[in-house]
Amino acid sequence: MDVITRSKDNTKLLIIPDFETSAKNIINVLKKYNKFLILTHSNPDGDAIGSCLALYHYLKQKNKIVSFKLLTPIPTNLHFLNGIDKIEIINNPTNDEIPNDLDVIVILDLNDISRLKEIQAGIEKSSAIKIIVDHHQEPKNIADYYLIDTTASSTGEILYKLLKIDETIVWTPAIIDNLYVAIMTDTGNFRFERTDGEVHRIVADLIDYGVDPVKLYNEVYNKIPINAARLMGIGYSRLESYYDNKLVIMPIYHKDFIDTNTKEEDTEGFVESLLSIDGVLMSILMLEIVERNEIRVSIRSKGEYSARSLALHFGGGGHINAAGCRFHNSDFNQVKQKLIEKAKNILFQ
Ligand SMILES: [Mn+2]
Repeated sequence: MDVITRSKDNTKLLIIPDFETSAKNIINVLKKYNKFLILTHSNPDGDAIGSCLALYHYLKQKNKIVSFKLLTPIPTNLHFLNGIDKIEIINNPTNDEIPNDLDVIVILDLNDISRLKEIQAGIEKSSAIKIIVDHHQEPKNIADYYLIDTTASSTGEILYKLLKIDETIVWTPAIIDNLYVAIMTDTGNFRFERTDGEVHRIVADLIDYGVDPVKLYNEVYNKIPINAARLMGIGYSRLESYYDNKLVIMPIYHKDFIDTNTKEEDTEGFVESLLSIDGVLMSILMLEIVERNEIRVSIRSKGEYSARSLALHFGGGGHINAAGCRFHNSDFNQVKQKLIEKAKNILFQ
């Protein structure tokens, strides 16, 4: 059955064929064409990078020409992933980053290319076939093919189901390790909601194909650089709590990065760690990024308390329990006050 969903700007109804039909159509496109570009969201997480690299290795296995471009750096704990050296990080992105001889652009873990604003026009103008594989809500009407399951734990889970349709696929370590890391990270190591039997069955398959879960867990979670741990310590020493500890905010300033010789990607995992504090329903990490004149805000929450609503209110986005937004040319404390005020509506709705 076709899935009918309203596009994000509410102007168009998107009619997306059912999952199985979409998946078959997309595999045919992947097999048929030759020159591919893979894209994902900025500040990529394990699901974004793992899914893109798994797809990269699959396409290389099919002897395709593939590039994978990112607009922002890769978190340090993902640098071990197979294929990380193939990613092109674009420092000053322009619309020229989209080559004009592409056959297909595949966008993973992202359904709204306005989040890639520097290259949005380039993507829209490109005559390449556009495919979106994602598990976020409200896809924008920009692609030719969609593979979307908003109930899926991760893009990695969806991509596994897609690639499985190709009976000739060889499940190489490069593909399975990346898929496993995508699913492991987006489920918070199999703890978050949506970690259902299906997720465990997929992961069981991946382990049968040769994934070493202990090794991958150690690589992703037990490799915090000592300087990042010191930065986290500074953040914890400054932790602010509101509304009976239902909300906690960790502010990190430019000076803290200098003092500890760290970068923004060293804050990976900070905001999630705050949810393990007793009574916390929502956690916020605020980063002062002077290079971009930006305050970057990451939000996590539990249960029905929506991190996404808070982020959306300030022009950001994400999932119900994991979201983010950015402020430019803004005062740190004023932004914090706005977040505290708005969070109140969500925590006491
Ligand atoms: Mn994801």
